[in-house]
Amino acid sequence: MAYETLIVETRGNVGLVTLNRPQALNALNSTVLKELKVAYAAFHDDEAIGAIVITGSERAFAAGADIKEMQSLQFADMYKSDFISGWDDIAKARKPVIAAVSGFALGGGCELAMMCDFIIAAETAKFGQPEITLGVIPGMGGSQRLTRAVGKAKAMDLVLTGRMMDAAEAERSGLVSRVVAPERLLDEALAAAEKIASLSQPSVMMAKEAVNRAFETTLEEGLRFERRLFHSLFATDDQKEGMAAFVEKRKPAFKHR
Ligand code: CO8
Repeated sequence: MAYETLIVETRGNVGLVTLNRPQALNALNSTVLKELKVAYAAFHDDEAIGAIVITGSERAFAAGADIKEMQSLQFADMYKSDFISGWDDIAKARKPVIAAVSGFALGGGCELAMMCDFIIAAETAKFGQPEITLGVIPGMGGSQRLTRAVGKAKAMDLVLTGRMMDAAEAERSGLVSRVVAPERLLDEALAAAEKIASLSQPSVMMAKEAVNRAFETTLEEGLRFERRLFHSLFATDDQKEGMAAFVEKRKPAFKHR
């Protein structure tokens, strides 16, 4: 498929999606959503792909939802179309997704990054939920995922004032997992994704599911869920291969089954 707002490539066993609306600092509109769904579905269906990296430009990961697209919409338009709900599919990607963020990640841009499994940021990255300055509030998960990631104090500060935080503050707060020099960003994210892609896909997907369950349930239920997944991995060839390779002091050859 020819994409209008994305560049979609494969790098080894990694799917790479680059947001590509430079004229609007990669603002997210309905076309971006439609195309992201297609790109993610294609990577999901491709057995060879073990992880996905999503990135933007040096200047902006994404500066939010497209304000010009939303400006004239009325409540009834929003409600009837259940505006934003389609982004839930993006958050539900089953293969791991890493956000490589340089420059602005604001509003929906910050929310899209938070839908990923972890965020690697360039030193130039700036995160924020400035919706309040537009007379609205975050709508794509900002009030929920940001609060879970950084806690109430920092989330309230960002959501109520609309201020931006830099990469160092984002790392201190637990929003991002690593901060790297801008010129290292893509290589670092691709190397992390390639490492993940080299592992057994069932175990990687279950690890993602297990960590995500921590946000949805009690500790007791979460521990039970984890244990059941752990047990089930002993039905895979890859568990036998991984453990045999360790004992035989060789690299495992995972078959993803
Ligand atoms: N939407 C549409 N166009 C945008 C956006 C945006 N979010 N952000 C930037 N642009 C456009 C500008 O209008 C400008 O276009 P033009 O050259 O035609 O005037 C171009 O990108 C470059 O931007 P600036 O000239 O403003 O660049 P600066 O370097 O001066 O400023 C900023 C950069 C600080 C990032 C500034 O552009 C800015 O504040 N942008 C808006 C940030 C914002 O408020 N984001 C939140 C939007 S609301 C939201 O995300 C709600 C999420 C829930 C719904 C999700 C559904 C998808």
